[in-house]
Amino acid sequence: MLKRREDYTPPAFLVTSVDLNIDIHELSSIVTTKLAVTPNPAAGGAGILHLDGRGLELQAISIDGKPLADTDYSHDESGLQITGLNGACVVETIAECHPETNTALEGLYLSGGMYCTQCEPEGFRRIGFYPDRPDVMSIFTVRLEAARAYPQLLSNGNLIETGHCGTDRHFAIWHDPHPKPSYLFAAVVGDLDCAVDSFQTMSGRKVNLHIYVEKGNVGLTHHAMDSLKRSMRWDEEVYGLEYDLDLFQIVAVSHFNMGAMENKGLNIFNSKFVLADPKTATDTDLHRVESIIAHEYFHNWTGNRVTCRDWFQLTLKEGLTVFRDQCFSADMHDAGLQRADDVSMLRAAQFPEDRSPTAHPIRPESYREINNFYTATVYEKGAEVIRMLASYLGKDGFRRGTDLYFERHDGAAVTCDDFVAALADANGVDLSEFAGWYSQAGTPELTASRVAIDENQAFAIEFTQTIPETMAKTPRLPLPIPVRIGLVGDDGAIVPFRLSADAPYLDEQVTLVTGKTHLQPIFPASSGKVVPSLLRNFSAPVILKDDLSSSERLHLMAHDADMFNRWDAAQTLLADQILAIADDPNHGVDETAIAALAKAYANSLANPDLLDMFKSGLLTLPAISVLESRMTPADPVALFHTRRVVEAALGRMLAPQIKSALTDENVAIMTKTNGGRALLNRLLGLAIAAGDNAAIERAANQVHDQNMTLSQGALMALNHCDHPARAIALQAFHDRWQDSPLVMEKWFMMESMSLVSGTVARLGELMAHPAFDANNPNKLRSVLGAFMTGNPVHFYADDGSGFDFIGDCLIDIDARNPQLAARMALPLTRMAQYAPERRAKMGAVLEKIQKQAQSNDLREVLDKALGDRPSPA
Ligand code: B3K
Ligand code: ZN
Repeated sequence: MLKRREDYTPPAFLVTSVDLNIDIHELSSIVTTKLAVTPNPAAGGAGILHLDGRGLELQAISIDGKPLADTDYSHDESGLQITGLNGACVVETIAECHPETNTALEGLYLSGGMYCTQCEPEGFRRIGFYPDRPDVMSIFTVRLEAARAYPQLLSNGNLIETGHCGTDRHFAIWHDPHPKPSYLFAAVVGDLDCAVDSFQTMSGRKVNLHIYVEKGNVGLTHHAMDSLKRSMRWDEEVYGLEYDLDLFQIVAVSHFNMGAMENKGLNIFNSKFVLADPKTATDTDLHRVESIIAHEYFHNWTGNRVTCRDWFQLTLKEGLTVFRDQCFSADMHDAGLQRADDVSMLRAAQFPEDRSPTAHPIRPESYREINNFYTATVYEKGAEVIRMLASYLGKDGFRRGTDLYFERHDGAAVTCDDFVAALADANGVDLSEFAGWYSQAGTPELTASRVAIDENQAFAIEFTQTIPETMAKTPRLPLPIPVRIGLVGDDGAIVPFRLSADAPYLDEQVTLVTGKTHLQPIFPASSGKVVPSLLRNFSAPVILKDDLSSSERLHLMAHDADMFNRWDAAQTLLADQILAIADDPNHGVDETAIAALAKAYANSLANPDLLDMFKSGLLTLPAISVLESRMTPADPVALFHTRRVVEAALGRMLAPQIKSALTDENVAIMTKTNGGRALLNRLLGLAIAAGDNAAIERAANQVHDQNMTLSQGALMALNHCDHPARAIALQAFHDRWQDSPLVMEKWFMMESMSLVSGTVARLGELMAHPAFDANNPNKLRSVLGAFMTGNPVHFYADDGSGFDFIGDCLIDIDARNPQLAARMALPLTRMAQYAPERRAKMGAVLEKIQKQAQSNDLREVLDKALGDRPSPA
């Protein structure tokens, strides 16, 4: 059934408090929900009480202690409808559910011997009967009972009582004083080890911090614990937000559909994002752990204390919380680089989504399965929209806005409009122009061309915006696009400028493009040639098409004061070279252009003011999905090869620099810092692409390093290279880590991404490997997900074998885990950009899957991809 945003109606009843009892047994669990309900005045008096429930066996139902007659309620696959309630009363239901056979990993399920829950967005209804919608917020008291073989009985809030039931069972009662929607409920029952620490809040309260992990893994929690404490401090310092319970718990589980979940006071994490140290995780992994811990922690205020009125408002909490975690990471590390990483991700994942059949605005207008909307658009583009609002208001103005937001809406379920209204009211400004960013899908294209306006060096930039048509068919009105501008002089120095003849001169300014076209005059403070640096720090989520020449871009790459734009200039120059060859196979490498680029790189490498980490980022080539957007029809196989060709050419031309950087002595220094390790790995990659045997040998040795960044970095550098050293290195890595499930995910990923070995036949072997587990999303993602996104040559193979293989896997996965199947199907649905033969093969596979898809999740995605074609009954 299609749900529409415009159809929102408030709930007929509110739940003032709930007593939940979960009694866990080996063959089923019994869940009692006792709800104190009261008619919702906002809904205009009593109506029908709807209790959601899915796949539950109802055993009893009563009102105020009296069993209900069959005629007083109806029960269908969506739940219970109870009529005839006139005022406040207590509704009690008893239901049976089956965590032991739950492979969908939604609701209550068994993972690696422990019971855990995932309720967001609509998983609670698989546990017990309840109005499972975010605008019903209630005070939860939870009693958990299980065999004593499971010592930990955890839930949200504070532990208020524990005790025994006979000789072999026990219970625990938890009370959460903060009203919350059911999606934030969590319970964990298991036999776990616990890392313990504490944090003193800004008002001097002590918060106990517990991280629960599988037995023997406490040693791998230090980084997560430190990250948590840094996040707690940051939220106090930057937003004035303090943690509000005496206990904060994190539990790591091995079977998890996504990264982590912000349940109140009891975050549940994919173990991959908790268990990490430099031996088993790369520097990038450690960074990711830190940012996910921060993200979930920050939800305590942006999501939990103030939550979403309905699921169309998802970006209210997700866009804002991603923005917050990005700012946290920028503060903890290098801001320019963080921005480059975040924008790379946006361009590689969200821009393609906007061009795809599943395009939607950050606040969708309709859905069939809300799980399909936890997307790069809602999250990452949502964060970009918050970033534009934040930079428009300035640091203090944004803080005034968030302060008012929490003051007005603490303990409530609200909308995106409420958020924007708080920002506007706190600053006495009108933000209504920004509303279009919430309701329109598609990545705006902004062209910028310079026009001369007088002889005194003044010029104007003519901006034109185009909002593309998308499959979401949302309006296409011009959007407010803040463009941050700077000028770089001929000598590389900053040239101040003003935007009108009587305005002050400033080093950097923002112009807000609001209409379809916008002419912005620029008056530089000094005469001489200047290069405009536009959209600095990626001030808006748009595709910028400017009129800079290659030599102007090289100039920005060398001198721009905005580090993001230095990096971005290099990205464009690289993409230009890759596309020139991909578009025309006779073109060959433009030796002059690559030599100029190599010279710029040589200068950057020699620049002591640049961080090694930045140099490594500068030398990273744009992703295939980014390159695809500039090629019609896109050919991912050709792009993969030409990307390699350009990488090889660059490696050859930088050979002298790489050689002198990679002496034993230098390498020993580089291995000591994360920036050094990143640069070392990148230089190895370039040298190996260029066929440098000394680099192959160095990488083959480095695979055995005790530091995972070095070990995996060396493997990645070797991974597409058809040389015996590659297979030997991968085998050695396998043998060393075969008993470590998380590290084996890296091995699976490298095997399936390799140009050399990642064939469909090999995927079959990987899936038969003892470390593979077809019910574990991480394992499926590391074999099949990595293949689809990281191995274009085999996935997009002309004979369609890659599509056929994935299609069969998706049908199989859908029967067990619909949410995962729908997400993993997305690359197959992005076929419109490819040539007809390839598109036809992808379409045929989608039709085959459509015939067998069982879930609403997968069907929604397929129906969108296959457009108007009739869907089989
Ligand atoms: N809020 C969860 C995501 C839940 C996804 C459900 N399919 C994690 C997060 O964004 O923090
Ligand atoms: Zn989130």
